[in-house]
Amino acid sequence: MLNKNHPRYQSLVYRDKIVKAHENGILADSGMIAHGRGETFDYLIGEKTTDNSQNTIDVAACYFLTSKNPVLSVNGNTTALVSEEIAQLADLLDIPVEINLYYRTPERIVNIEKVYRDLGVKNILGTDDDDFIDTPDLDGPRSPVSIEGIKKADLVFIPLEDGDRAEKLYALGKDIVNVDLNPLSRTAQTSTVTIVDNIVRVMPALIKSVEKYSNYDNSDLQEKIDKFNNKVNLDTAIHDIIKRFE
Ligand code: PTJ
Repeated sequence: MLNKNHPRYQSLVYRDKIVKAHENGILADSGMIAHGRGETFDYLIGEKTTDNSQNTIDVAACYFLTSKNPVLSVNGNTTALVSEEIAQLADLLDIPVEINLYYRTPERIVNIEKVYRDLGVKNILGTDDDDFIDTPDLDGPRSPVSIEGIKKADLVFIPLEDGDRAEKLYALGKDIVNVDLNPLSRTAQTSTVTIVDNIVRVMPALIKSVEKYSNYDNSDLQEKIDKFNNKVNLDTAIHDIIKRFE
């Protein structure tokens, strides 16, 4: 039904994925609102990966490659848009995918688990069969995390997420890699590495970057990490938006 000549064809394709994921019991009702907020910021940043976000993606790849137990935490929106790439990255790094939902229901967990199972992901955590432990000082359905997954992890990837979980996980000494088109969000502001870009562009670029940096020495990866400052990254992301309208 989508017209390929429409000037916003790509955006319509992603909207269609979001609507289908809602119909299939994967996306939370609020996931539609979250997607709209993302689209607004994507307009502002110019719907492209800036040099600054490419560098941040490379830094995130270095973190993945130097961490002992990274985990990919997924929600409804991430699953709706980039489940295939999440499965590819999990396979490439041989790491778990942990389902962690704000609007958690047994039905959504089963539906999301099936998506990753069908894509061949071997280690899926966070389902109702898992053993959980609460994240200290965090209330709500995001608090319980898998003992074998996020509890053990030294690096947690939390794309498209609301609220204060990043802060609480960071306080436990974990590194947090976040993807958020809004550089001002609380999660963006409290993560170790915030990729201010659309998840649909980030995931293929992140996979490429992990492939590229897997050939580098650990000392080179560490050097790239040490040169990075998330506050400077976020300031640059905001300035990149302002520069577009000067
Ligand atoms: O699936 P659940 O139950 O865990 O719920 C997930 C949502 C996303 C509904 C929940 O976490 C939520 O309400 O999140 P927020 O507070 O709307 O935050 C989501 C963030 O993701 C916002 O800052 C958006 O700008 C950002 N965002 C939305 N779409 C994209 C995005 N960032 C990158 N790429 C996108 N495509």
